[in-house]
Amino acid sequence: SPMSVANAKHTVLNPVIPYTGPIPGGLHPGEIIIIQGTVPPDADRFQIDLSSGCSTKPRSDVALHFSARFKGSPCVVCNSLLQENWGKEETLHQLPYKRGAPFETIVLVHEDVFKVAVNGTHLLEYKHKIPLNRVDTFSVSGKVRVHAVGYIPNS
Ligand code: 9QG
Repeated sequence: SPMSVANAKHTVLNPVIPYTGPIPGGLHPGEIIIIQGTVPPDADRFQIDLSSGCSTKPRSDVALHFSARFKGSPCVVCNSLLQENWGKEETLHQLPYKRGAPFETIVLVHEDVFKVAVNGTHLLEYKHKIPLNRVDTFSVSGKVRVHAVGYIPNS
């Protein structure tokens, strides 16, 4: 991809995991979030979440929960959390991450969907369940190391 963290307007370096922080200016169509990291050798799962606020009690709505799972049959599960309830899981029975390996994940924001690419290859689309204008918080948790998170604005 021609977009790299070098293009980012805001960058978060080596955040302590679990990490939660604001998405600068909120999320708009055309914007991109880049996550560069490494999967530890013992990873069972990690997740990237785009949420509406950062409340833990009650738990904030999650617009995109992107869960990479290494145990059993490897997969990526996407879902949304609305009023503390998970919706219907959208599971891709494919996992482009490898334990012990570095990765780059890109979330592209479109009007109707998020598109996620890993290591330069499109992986999945996820239709919005929560209006984009409510999404303002980025989190990463689970067994993962993150080297950089970059936010690339749309203009
Ligand atoms: O397991 O699945 C996604 O549908 C749940 C997990 C939950 C999500 C959810 O327990 O775990 O992945 O944020 C969470 O609670 C994550 C870490 C049916």
